[in-house]
Amino acid sequence: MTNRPDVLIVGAGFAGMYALYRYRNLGFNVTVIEAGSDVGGTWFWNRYPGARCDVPSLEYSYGFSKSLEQDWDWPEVFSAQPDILKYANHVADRFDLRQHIQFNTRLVALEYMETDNRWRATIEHTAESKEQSEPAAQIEAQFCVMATGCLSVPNKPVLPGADSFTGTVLHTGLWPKEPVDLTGKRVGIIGTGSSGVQAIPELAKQAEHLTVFQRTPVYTVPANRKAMRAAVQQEFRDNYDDIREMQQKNAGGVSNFRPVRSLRRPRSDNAVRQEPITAIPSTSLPASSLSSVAQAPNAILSLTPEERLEMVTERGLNTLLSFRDVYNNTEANEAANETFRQALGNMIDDPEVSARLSPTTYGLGCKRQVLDRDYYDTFNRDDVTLVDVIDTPIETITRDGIRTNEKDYDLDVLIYATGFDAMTGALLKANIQGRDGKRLADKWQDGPVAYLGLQMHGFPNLFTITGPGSPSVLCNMLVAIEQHVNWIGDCIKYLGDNNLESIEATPEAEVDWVAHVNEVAEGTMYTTPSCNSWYLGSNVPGKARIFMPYVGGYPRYREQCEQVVANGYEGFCLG
Ligand code: NA7
Repeated sequence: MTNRPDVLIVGAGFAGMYALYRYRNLGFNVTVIEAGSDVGGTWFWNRYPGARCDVPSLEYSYGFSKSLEQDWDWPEVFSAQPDILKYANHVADRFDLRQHIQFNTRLVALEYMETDNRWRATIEHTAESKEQSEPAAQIEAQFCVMATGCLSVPNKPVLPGADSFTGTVLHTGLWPKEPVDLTGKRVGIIGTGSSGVQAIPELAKQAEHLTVFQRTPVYTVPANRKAMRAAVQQEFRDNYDDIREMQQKNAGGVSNFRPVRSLRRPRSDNAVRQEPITAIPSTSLPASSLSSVAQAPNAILSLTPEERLEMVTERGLNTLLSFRDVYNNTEANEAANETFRQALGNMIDDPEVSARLSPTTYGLGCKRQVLDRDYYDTFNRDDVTLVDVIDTPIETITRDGIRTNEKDYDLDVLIYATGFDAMTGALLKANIQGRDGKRLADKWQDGPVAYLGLQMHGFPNLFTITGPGSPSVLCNMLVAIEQHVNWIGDCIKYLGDNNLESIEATPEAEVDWVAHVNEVAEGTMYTTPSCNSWYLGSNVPGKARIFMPYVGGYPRYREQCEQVVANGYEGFCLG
């Protein structure tokens, strides 16, 4: 049986859901396929304890529906995974989206059929879908929109002996739907990126003993932990028109709107104090859930080492992120790194543990800023052990746990918090074959080549939402998603209105765009030689090292997309 919609959307996370809503409203017949059993994408799969968003919820929410904006209550300023998933479910119900979504349906291959100008998707149904009645085995659509997410393919290192472990194995990015009871369990976790840092304090509370296997120490700062106050939420609601406009003008797609009317305690001199709810140092976007960004001088180098440490001791580690020179001057960066390490020395009881937790091989600003709740305090607990796998490498996984070159660690549960094959993983996994049988995997062998992160030469009518070369993960994802979905929707409509059937990036336009993406990333902390991050693909063995997101800022990018349209879809071939 073959289903033939106008538009096939792959993925029912926030991108796929909005794309479905929008394209259906434009009059297209739309089908969405989703491997999971429900909507939510990232927030469906990442259910590990402590999972939380690092952008404030009043901004990390859809802007397309004014009534939705006015109705939805967020319990916290920075929501936890269950609340974000509830929101996704609410949106699916409210706009009656599920009727067009085939859940438990995985894309196995996607092939362009030139004679029909259609994309043929071969799909497979996961175990949970068996009860569905005769789902289509193939879908053929004129347009295909990959809404597959930037962080959706878990990266799981191949460790010797991994299959021999007899305990429970989990990955933070594929956490089970059913609750996992860790009471009385000896738990091991590999990885100390955002996921590990969020999970570790929660796992320590639940487990009998937690052993953390760390390869690279992280720079993490305290997250904002505020509950949502009704008055603040109302003030946002009253100002949403302005807020959405401000998002469009901000490099990271956040408005940084400061409530004024709902301030709890105005100062006695009646001066207006702005509450730092969404404070984001523009240089460390999108690390927006800082507990506070205290006023600090612009340059860390204007302070003595003693003054720096005193400031951080008084105001917290996140103060270091507010110095502008930290992100564009290597001497200032190292001054901040050194202050960070010194501060850790004062926070961690055991000097050896403190030394192991101190990053030395790279600087602040290289990776996405990590935010935590009680991460460092957790290492002062007697029931938490930190193992440095650079000093004492993992030799093998055994039946009973992990063996390093120093000792055996017996475990009941082994958790991989080892991240994702970011930005390109899901697109390459889809076995995409374009014109003349050209495989996307071959085209992208040396790194992704795409025009505006939206489209690729050789792959007509195939679009990527928040694809490599667009601001994507350096922007508030909801803002980036809405802009891409709207652009693609307008484009498809334009083709129909003008009796055109296809659109395809020219080879020159995509090569020029990739050069521009690299050019703007050059000289930033993201691309210093000492920096290894998933932005660069360097977390996945064998992956080409290339900076994938667009760092030139969301407004500049958006204007470029608008200009391309104003110039008659410049850089694209229409036919
Ligand atoms: P990250 O940030 O890629 O972190 C993965 C962690 O796993 C990191 O500490 C890695 O160490 C570690 N890792 C990966 N492979 C290994 C092996 N083979 N041995 C030991 N340790 C390993 O992923 P997250 O899921 O935490 O966060 C991804 C994004 O999701 C985050 O930035 C937010 O945007 C949400 P390494 O640093 O590579 O030495």
